[in-house]
Amino acid sequence: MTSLPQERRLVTEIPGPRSRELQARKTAAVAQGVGTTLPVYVTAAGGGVLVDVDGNSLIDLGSGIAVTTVGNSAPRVVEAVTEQVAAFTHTCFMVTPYDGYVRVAEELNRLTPGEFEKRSALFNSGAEAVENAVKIARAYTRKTAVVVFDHAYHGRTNLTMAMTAKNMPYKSGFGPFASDVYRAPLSYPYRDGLSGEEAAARAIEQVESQVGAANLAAIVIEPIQGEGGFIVPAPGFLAALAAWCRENDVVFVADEVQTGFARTGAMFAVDHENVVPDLVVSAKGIAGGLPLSAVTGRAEIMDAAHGGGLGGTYGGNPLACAAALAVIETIEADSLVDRAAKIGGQLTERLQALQSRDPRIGEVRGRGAMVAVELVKAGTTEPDADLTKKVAAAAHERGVVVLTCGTFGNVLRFLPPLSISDELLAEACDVLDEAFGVVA
Ligand code: PLZ
Repeated sequence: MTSLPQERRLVTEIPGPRSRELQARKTAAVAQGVGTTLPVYVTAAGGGVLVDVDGNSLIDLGSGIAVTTVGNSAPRVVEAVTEQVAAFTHTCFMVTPYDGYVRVAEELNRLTPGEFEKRSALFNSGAEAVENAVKIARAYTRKTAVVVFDHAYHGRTNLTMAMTAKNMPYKSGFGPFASDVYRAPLSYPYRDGLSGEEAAARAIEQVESQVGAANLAAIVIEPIQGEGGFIVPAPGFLAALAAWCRENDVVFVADEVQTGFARTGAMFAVDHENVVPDLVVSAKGIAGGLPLSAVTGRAEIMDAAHGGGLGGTYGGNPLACAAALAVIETIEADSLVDRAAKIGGQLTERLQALQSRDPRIGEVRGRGAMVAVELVKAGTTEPDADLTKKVAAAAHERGVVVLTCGTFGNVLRFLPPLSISDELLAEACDVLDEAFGVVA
């Protein structure tokens, strides 16, 4: 366990004077396009807290956007990376390889759904892995079109900007975008009232009439949408899409960048519905904060890309691989899949109690330790982004790090590290209660 006291402790206003000083330097030195949710500058983190330069200790309900699932500086990760950094830091796997990369591939092949022969390839970021999943699907099918969904988020590189739905801040002014990317309607139960089967039929009909299976290489979907608003599709939606893909020689790609690696109370979110994708994209929680991402899937699809066609200087860097192996060991040894489900139960119960008293909470949703509330004008389903901003700010002021998301900017999301204690989580929920109370 971390040696940091597991407490919320505020010794200055948030952000404090040292953080404000650093933020002024940031403004002068860092491109303004790189935003900051909460400008407290961190010096240490672990368990369920972040400690800042002013000595404040904040409760972390964000995990650096679903990355530090096993906790910040988790002991096994620290040990493994320390050992690796002293041995060697880089050779480039494409030049002179090392076993850490192979072991991570073996572990991914074991952990991802599907009882068939698999292969993996490692990259640096979520976006890079998504791009590679598309490359691989195109090489395998010899087709080019890609279908993504309303509210989707897949990254900020050129191809993934085209795949991402939301204009501001992700796309505006950054085009032209990659071609042959098409958007289909999602299942969004709170807003469309459709069953999973109905929503899938609607999406498939649109894909067939506007794209055509004969041109379609891949459908790429987040099993639970992350940035788009923690939208959990109606049961059966994913399975119907996967079945249609199988019948039509289309590669079904699950973007599990945000949902994967124990986050949702399953190793991968598709496991909840027994959906087996052809390719799974992993990142974020895979390596405890070291940059690593992966594409894993059916051997015949993964091996379709010619030798030398996939790679990159840093992909599967030895430090990141050492971290990933330690993350996997931690998830299994500490039963973190179960822990995510328990955290989800505790959070959901508190948020539902709050919802029963506050008509501005339209819906409480999510799975495991990936939970959100969608905020609306009381008595309607009209999104309330302003309220969302204010509640988040009130939580921040009180020392709880929460994130917002959603196409309409009206979703408060909670992604605690699975190393958070029940007590700290309960205290964070008390603060959220208070935050809703003070924002009239
Ligand atoms: N796919 C499902 O959630 C990253 C983005 C934060 P990278 N989400 C956080 C921001 O504003 O940039 C994400 C995701 C899903 C792909 C990605 C992209 O992963 O590692 O940020 O490239």
